[in-house]
Amino acid sequence: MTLLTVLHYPDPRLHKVAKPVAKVDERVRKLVADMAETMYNAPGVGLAATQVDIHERIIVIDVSEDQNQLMVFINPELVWASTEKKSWREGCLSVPEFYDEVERPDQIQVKALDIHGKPFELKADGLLSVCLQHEMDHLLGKVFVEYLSFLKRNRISLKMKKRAKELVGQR
Ligand code: GNR
Ligand code: NI
Repeated sequence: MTLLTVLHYPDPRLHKVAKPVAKVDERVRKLVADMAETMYNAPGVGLAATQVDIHERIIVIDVSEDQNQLMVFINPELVWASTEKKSWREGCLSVPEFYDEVERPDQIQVKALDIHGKPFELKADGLLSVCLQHEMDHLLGKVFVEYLSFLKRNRISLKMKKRAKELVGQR
């Protein structure tokens, strides 16, 4: 397995729109395994292919306490979203050390393909619902900070650019 490099905001590649996977084959399963390893290593509760510069509709999620219940969503599609909204303090591996409240539909229903290419549907609430919506946004080129005010987003951009510069200086 291979650890993949996670892109950091404001990298323009985070705004590319992912294409559907044409065929769930060994190549895709290898990618899923590498994405899972990268997510667990971070550690994070989810990872979208966009974050590792692969622009295909693939998501891995594990919201279990012991991080031993991997969920894989290939070509995920939103089937339904509740009108009831909920606010959650979100973070992102592409925006390390920044957390802020985002309001999203409380419950959702999603359909996707599993690692064998078999379709399934799933209803989600709580952290799984938040995480799925956060990851599906990534596949559309959207990072959670885009829900924040212009002021907050600018502050985050500046801090991230400063941090990237410091990292280069350390090499
Ligand atoms: O690890 C993560 N935690 C998290 C917490 C609240 C809402 C969303 C997330 S997803 C994030 C991993 C990540 O960046 N996925 O894209
Ligand atoms: Ni994220």
